[in-house]
Amino acid sequence: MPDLVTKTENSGYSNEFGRVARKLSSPNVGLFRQLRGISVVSGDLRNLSPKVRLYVEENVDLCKPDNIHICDGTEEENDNLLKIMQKQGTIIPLPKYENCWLARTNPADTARVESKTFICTENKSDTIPTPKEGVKGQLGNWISPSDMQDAVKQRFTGCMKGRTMYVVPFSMGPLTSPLSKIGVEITDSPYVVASMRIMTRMGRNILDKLQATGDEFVKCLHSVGVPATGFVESPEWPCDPERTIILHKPAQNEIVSYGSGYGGNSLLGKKCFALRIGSTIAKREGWLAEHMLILGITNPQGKKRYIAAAFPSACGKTNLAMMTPSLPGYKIQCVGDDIAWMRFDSNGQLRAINPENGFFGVAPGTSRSSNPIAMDTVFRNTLFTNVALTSDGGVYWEGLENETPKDVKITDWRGQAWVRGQDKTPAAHPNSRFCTPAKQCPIIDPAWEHPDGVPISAILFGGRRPAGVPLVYEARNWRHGVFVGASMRSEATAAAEHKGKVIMHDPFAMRPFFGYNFGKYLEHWLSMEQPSRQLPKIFHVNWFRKSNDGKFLWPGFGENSRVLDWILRRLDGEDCAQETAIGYVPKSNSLNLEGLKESVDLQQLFDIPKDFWREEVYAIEKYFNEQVGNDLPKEIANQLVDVKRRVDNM
Ligand code: OXD
Ligand code: MN
Repeated sequence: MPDLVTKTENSGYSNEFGRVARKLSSPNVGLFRQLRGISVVSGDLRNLSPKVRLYVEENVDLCKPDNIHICDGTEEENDNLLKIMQKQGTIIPLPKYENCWLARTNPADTARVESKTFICTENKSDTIPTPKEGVKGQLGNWISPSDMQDAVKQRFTGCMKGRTMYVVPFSMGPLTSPLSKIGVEITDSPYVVASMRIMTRMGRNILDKLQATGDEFVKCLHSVGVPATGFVESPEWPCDPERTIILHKPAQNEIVSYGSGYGGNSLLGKKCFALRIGSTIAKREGWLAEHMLILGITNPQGKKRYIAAAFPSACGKTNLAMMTPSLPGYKIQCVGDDIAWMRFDSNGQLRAINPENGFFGVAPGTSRSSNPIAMDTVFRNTLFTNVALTSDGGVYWEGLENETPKDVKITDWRGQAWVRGQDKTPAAHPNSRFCTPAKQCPIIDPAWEHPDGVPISAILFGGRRPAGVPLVYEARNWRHGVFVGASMRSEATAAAEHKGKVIMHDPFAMRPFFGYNFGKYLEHWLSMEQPSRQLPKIFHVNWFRKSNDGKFLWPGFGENSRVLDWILRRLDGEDCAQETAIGYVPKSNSLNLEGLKESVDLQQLFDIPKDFWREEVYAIEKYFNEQVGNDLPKEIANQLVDVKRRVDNM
């Protein structure tokens, strides 16, 4: 038998505790069903590359699990995990559908926790720009290496006692794509394993690849945690909200997450890897890791283009990515609904992959009328979280009123009886989700797993802006487009812990996801402009403008195809735009409104009120001054001066 505890020289790729672990490691503990005397209940240590093996060893020493389960990604494994979770009360079967399940979280663990999310670098300024004195920085949280070490030690020491440690090997992006990256998540949550199996390419072949190549991987350590008191309030959803912390160490491609089982906090391939660590890798390697959907759109003449679009969390990325166009002759196909990894190829063409393998979409608001494609996707092989349950074994959420028989009884996301029209609280948590395989989407793009990615012709930025911001405008050029991305603002949603409908700055829809200093991020975007490259055109869209009496001015959803039609015509060079202070808007009558059922007040929809824009530009300037300070690239400061002048001259 080979020496399975292979001592590697480990070139600074271990976590803080690796050093201790290596000292303890004995070269002869080689039983492949045991690791440090702990049973390996599934999988084979011989399939681990030395680097993976070392990573597991270090964390066994730290977390002290009872068992180790090396995941192979098979159906059989998944079935067993589902059984375990059902027995623990973590999930409930939904017999109305095929292989669908409902998880209810601890009510204290329902969203991403931005305030407890940190990036660890030697120098604070590598992580966040220095805010103006007396101002609290909003562009991420920094932690020093020694504080990170303490935080990990305090929380993780022995945290998996009595639990199974799962080793989850996964690829972000198709395994054959040069744009993809590999990670290994160590977790004590079977819910995380089952969700990672949907959201990523997970399983044995990833370990085989690491074994064959000896490659590095992104290290992802996760535990649901045990509260400091040792008392687990709800064993069906263990968590430690008081001490939750999400840590990233870009220099070592390392993520450590403690205390929460929820989505972006625990499925570490998503926000932590694909965006925060991803953006730092992208900076180093010269590409872009962005919070963007990717869609393919074919016009009535049969010409197909791909568009990437950045909207903040819970602002309709999934709806746009799966849109059913109302304009005749158009076809939309979906490549991804949340994250895009984009790189210019040797011909100067920007190409994108969706690093994910599933959709972790917001359920409320999804219905036959808003997103029929999502409805055709999610009722098979899906793990729902915090939606309501119906007495016929199905699910319910706000938005499904017309699709749910009146006689079914509803149990809300907390497990309480809930009566339509009577209970004031929502039946489903506003941030409740479906976690569903992307390949089930009936309009998944044929090229969605193409190793080269898809060519991107346009980039859209957008947000929820009830006032002042027109339905669509086009940036003047790449640099202005970068400024538009940097200036994005949007109403807060339930995706994170923010309360109320305040308008928040959310540059590039990345505010919660930057892996490094935002000023440097802007420089990186500006550096994409090179003579040999065909730069995509950049647009800003706003489906959410309201009239003075609080009604949406634009019907949205499938009608947004009219906006995409105008955008495509701009890409084709059509003279259908007119200049304004903030960019190019459609010339009058150039937006195709043929067949639109409701009347639309174009005047209000495209109005660019001078007072509003003066305030908007002032707010952007204040934000840049207070939050980005000296890290703001000169070019962006120049763009601000230009737009200010144009607004003053309106
Ligand atoms: C998400 C988010 O879950 O952005 O996609 O919060
Ligand atoms: Mn998102």
